[in-house]
Amino acid sequence: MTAKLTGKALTDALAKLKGWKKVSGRGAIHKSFKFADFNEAWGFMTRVAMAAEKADHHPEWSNVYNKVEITLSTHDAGGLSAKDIKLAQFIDGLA
Ligand code: H2B
Repeated sequence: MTAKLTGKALTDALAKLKGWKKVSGRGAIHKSFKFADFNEAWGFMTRVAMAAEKADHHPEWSNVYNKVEITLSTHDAGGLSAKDIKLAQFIDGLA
């Protein structure tokens, strides 16, 4: 079981991220991404998907043309864990 981040550990972990906002009412973070066109957005999603599958940690997301909305949460933990922070950092490295 993945440990849920709480208290100072959560605050410190979130401070490492840029542009990710806490989702109100649940242990999750969200960020919007915008690309030049669908091709770029889908390429980005493909790279995220491959990393997510490898890590067995998957995003909640949606895509409309050049926009990608991503929410991260660790369902098994019922909130945010180090896995979400790691995936968020990977995603930011791509975008
Ligand atoms: N992704 C996310 N975001 N949270 C999880 O708790 C999770 C997951 N659990 N991907 C994994 C799959 C689990 O269901 C499988 C069985 O390992």
